[in-house]
Amino acid sequence: MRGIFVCPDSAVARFVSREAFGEPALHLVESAAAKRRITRRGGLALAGDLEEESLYRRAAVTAHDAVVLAVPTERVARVLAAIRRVAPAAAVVLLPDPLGSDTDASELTAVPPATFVDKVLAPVVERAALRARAERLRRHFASAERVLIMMQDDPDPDAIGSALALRALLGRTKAAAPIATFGTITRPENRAMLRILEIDVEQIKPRAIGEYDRVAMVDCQPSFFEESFGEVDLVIDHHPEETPARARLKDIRPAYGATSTILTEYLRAVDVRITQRLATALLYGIKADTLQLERGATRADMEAFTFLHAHANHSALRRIERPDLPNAALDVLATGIARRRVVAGVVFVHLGPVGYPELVAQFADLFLQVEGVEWSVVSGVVDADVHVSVRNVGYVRAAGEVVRQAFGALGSAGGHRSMAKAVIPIRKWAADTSTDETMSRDIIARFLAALHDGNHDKRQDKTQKKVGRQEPRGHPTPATGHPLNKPGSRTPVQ
Ligand SMILES: [Mn+2]
Repeated sequence: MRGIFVCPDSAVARFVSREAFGEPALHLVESAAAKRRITRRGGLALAGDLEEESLYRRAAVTAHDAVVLAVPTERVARVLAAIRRVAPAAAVVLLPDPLGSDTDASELTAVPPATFVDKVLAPVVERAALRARAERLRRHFASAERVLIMMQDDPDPDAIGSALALRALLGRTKAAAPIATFGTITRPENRAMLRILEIDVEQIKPRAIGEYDRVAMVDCQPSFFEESFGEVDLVIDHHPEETPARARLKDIRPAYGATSTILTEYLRAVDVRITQRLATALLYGIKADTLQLERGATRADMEAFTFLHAHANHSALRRIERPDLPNAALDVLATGIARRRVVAGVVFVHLGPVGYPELVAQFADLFLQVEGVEWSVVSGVVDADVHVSVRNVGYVRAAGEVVRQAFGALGSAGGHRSMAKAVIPIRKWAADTSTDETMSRDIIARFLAALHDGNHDKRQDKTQKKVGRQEPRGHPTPATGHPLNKPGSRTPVQ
């Protein structure tokens, strides 16, 4: 589509590069001086009376052209009439004349005066501001020999992606800026992320913090930890700041769906090269924290997502999101399917002995897909412990709460809104409930008792769902680990 810019002088030409809409732009102006100015810079221009159709005939305006008008309001009708005599079907867009009054030519598409500021200037100004912040941040870390990048206790993809991005932003190597946690990474997808993207996460002891010149936190804040940090150097996060974060520099944006989005903006603002590996990690961070952009994702998250999507390794992402299932696990699954019990919207599956705890979590995800089911409760025995993984559809009672109530007295139990887990030593069960059958029955009884105990809450939650979102904006409860949901707890949630 050819762009034809109609303006008495060369004012509009300042904003139009040689090409517009994919073809060389043509300027129609009234003064010979304006025409000279444009052609001197390599542009195309014709001069003539804008109200005469001859000018548009010389320009050979057709229905395939897009005509952009920047003429004083009182002349719009006459200019438009001249164009219409030559090309009745051409698209005509009117640029605003802030000093004139509005025209009401209905066949014109008018550009709202604020558009230029909102769509053109605002992003440039934002980028400039972000660039200044990024430079300040880099300066703060420049002289440090060792920088520690801290994540929450059971780091999720958003934390891991953000940590990797911060290291790239600071231009540091793995040795000069290790990524660390006090806890361990428990979810199989998150472990697969580290393995497939070759990311090293160090598990450190709180006393090791003193060995670093600077401490940065991503996707978490000092108040999320039991350990006292004093003042850290940097906090970049999207969780609400409930206790003022003690940090020399901080960028906390509760409206954002993911910290990875904030880091993506920084990297782009200062033109740091985003490798395929980094793009994959950040994209997975945004996907995991926003449930594939369906929860709490803002326009900023979508924009970062779109950008990263083009640079990420999608086959690696698929391998991360769908962990391998060993052949032997299918026998366990077959047993589980045969033993399943569905009671009032809850599917119970006791797998018996399983090879490793992640299988229990993986099958808990799977059984939530059963028709009519709101809860999936899957249990399995690994060594001397029973692992119980619970999933729900999200608009019922918080899973963590029910699991704590059901199993808290027996072992470690807790979790988030839609996923929770308990790990109970077998010896906590009386001798007569330690067979698979009796253990299964006991789990069902305990879980249902805890669930029904909170029936009142359940109704409340459903009402909330009808009116819209279940959680206030900026309170994302990432399925993969929200520090606010487990204050002071080290319960691995799967
Ligand atoms: Mn996050």
